[in-house]
Amino acid sequence: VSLQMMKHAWDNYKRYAWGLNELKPISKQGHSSNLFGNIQGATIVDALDTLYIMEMKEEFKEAKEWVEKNLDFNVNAEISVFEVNIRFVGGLLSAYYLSGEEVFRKKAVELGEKLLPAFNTPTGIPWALLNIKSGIGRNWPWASGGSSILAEFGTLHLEFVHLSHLSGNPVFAEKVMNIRKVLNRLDKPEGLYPNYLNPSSGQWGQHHVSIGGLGDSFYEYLLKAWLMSDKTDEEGKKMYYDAVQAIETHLIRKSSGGLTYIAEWKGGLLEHKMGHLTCFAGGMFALGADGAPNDKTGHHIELGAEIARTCHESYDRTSMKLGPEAFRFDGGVEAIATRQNEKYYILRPEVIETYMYMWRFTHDPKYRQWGWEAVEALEKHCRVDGGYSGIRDVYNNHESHDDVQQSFFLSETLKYLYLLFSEDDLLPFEHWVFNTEAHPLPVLHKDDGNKEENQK
Ligand code: DMJ
Repeated sequence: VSLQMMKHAWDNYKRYAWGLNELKPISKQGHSSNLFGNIQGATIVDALDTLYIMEMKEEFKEAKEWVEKNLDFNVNAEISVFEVNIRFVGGLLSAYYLSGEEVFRKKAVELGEKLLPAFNTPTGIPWALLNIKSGIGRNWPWASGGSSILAEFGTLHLEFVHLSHLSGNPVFAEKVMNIRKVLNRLDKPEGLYPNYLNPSSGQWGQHHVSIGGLGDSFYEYLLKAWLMSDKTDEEGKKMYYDAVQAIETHLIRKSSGGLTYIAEWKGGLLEHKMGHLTCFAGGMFALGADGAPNDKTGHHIELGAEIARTCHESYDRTSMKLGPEAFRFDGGVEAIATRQNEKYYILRPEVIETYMYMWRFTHDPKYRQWGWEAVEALEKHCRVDGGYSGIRDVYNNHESHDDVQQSFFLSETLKYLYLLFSEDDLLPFEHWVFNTEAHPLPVLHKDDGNKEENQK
């Protein structure tokens, strides 16, 4: 089924928005996101590996030809360093590792080089926004006192380690190792990492902590950096398990109805709200269970299972059976969105991502059932003639479509669905880690170097 869904999403993108960033499936035209400046083709680059994995060979070939001929980084564009890294660098790297086609390696390294000026700050903590022509960077005007964002500068590590590996140029890995150094020098409130860090002073901005938006993938990348290093990156490992300990103590709570959730922390006060984005953490806890200190493996799996259940409830308690952007545990409600501007669903993957990890680690059939419920809801409410669209209010009985087919729907949501219903030996976790946009990157095995040496 996910293959049919991918075909529908891809064919319509191709018909109405080919070469542009995303598709507007209702108005049947292109959608340009300012996150990528005028770098074009986000959907193509994000979808490459999904096409490859689903063995959509013709489509993969057209996508590759578009990349060869049209993907151009010599443009005057102000881009989001984070978004371009996770979607474009990540997408190109995984397309290279899966297919072995040199063009993807070349483009990934070329783009990586374009991103390097973002690190030209007094601390080396990169800017959020960068003009890739002039090399001038700045931060989001809304971010606490000129701060950079934890989930943005903390979500470069996997891709940059691979860029050094593939280019032979150590500069990429040096830049991301320095980020860790800066973080490890700082005092952390209650052992937690605030979402904001000023790249000039090297001091935290507002003490807001989140495992959802603004924080999320920073934690994910600590764990995955350790896994991707074949478990040699002890620093990443320690930072991850220490952070999880602090998160459990200060952010994880149980509702009176027995649902475990992860709250947000604002200068010591809890906001009892969990974002759809936060739902990825179920999968993260399960993925990290094996390495957990003090015999806590079972506990981390259990935590993953509880988060999966809570996020499933957030879907089940809507009329469309699709989850809202954020749901609350206060004012007498549990796992329900109470504010109008938190009731939308934009084809996000996190809940299905967690089902996929839980399935792989437990083989409990409920995760496939839950994934299937999501497929039915997507088909019923999000599928339109011109592709797939987000929904403005999942509690309403009538669809109001937002008219955007997000590129992460093809890279993540459909890929995780496909994996949920595939055998475990498709992209096995011993050999692959997924970047935060679901682009698989190979584990760099300890003996890889030697192997090459031996072959020579
Ligand atoms: C994706 O770009 C990535 O998963 C990112 O980590 C968070 N936001 C979207 C999907 O919701």
